[in-house]
Amino acid sequence: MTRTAYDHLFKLLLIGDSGVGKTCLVIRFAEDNFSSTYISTIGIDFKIRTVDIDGKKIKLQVW
Ligand SMILES: Nc1nc2c(ncn2[C@@H]2O[C@H](COP(=O)(O)OP(=O)(O)OP(=O)(O)O)[C@@H](O)[C@H]2O)c(=O)[nH]1
Ligand SMILES: [Mg+2]
Repeated sequence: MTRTAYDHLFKLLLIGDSGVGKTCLVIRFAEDNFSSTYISTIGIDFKIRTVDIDGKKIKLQVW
């Protein structure tokens, strides 16, 4: 029997103009961190956070 660490997996993709704060939003959400240094994202990157909703484990991949 296989067991997974989550009930659902969702992928969220943030799209917007350069420098509007997409990377900062993802880092705040996943790591509760903030840096005022601006390093423009080349390509794409994602972070993971698992949240509990109604007793279900929801794994979020935020790009
Ligand atoms: N004061 C303040 N600065 C912010 C906030 N969010 C982002 N910034 C600053 O805005 C700049 C750009 O933020 P990023 O999150 O890197 O922007 P981005 O949308 O990922 O930009 P690209 O990767 O180039 O598309 C950085 O210098 C951040 O520190 C905020 O809520 N408050
Ligand atoms: Mg970025």
